[in-house]
Amino acid sequence: MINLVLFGPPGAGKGTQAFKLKEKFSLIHISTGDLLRSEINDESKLGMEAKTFMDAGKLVPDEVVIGMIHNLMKTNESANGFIFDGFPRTTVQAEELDKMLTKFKTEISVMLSLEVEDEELIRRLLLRGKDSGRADDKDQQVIAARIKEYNDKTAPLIEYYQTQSKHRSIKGIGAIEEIFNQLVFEVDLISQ
Ligand code: B4P
Repeated sequence: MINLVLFGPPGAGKGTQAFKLKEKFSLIHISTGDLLRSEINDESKLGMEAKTFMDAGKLVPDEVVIGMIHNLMKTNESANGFIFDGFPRTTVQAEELDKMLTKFKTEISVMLSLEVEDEELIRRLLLRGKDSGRADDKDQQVIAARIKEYNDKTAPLIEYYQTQSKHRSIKGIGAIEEIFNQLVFEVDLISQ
């Protein structure tokens, strides 16, 4: 099984690259952002709770996100592997993910971390906000709050995966295809 964590600040290109990696390696793509947006569209109780946090640029509480991942993994037990996009985002989430994978008798293969400077993140998200309809992409203050959440709560996961010798840093600026080739190179290395 190949289990990838696609990591990076908001707007680093996780969603963009996850879609391509999923096709290339026949993995199940799990994006917590997409799952939460789908709950919001359905106007579910979970979605309405998550929306308050997302609109403010805050992370959704761990238990909400972990519950969603647990349900999805249970329904995909025979998968070739998973690509986790935007998850884990806190140390609690990373520890829970490790526990869940142990139950499946597998583990994270590698954590691919896309590195992009703040100015470029802000530029990309505001650009996407013009036609995405995503409230969290339209407001510069909300974008700043998301970047702050990333620095405070998510960036420490780099050390978490470094300790397990699973962290790989990839430059996330440049042509989408070039960045994709770098990611594929790293995945090929671990699957040899
Ligand atoms: P996500 O949906 O994960 O959104 P994101 O991090 O903002 O975007 P992503 O990183 O996927 O965007 P991409 O780079 O692909 O999360 C949204 C919110 O949900 C969070 O703020 C949080 O509230 C909540 N949430 C999600 N997961 C959670 C969790 N685990 N725990 C708690 N809360 C959680 O794309 C950005 C733009 O850049 C696109 O327009 C793209 O076209 C462009 N782009 C990509 N690559 C490019 C390149 N190389 N050059 C130029 N542009 C590029």
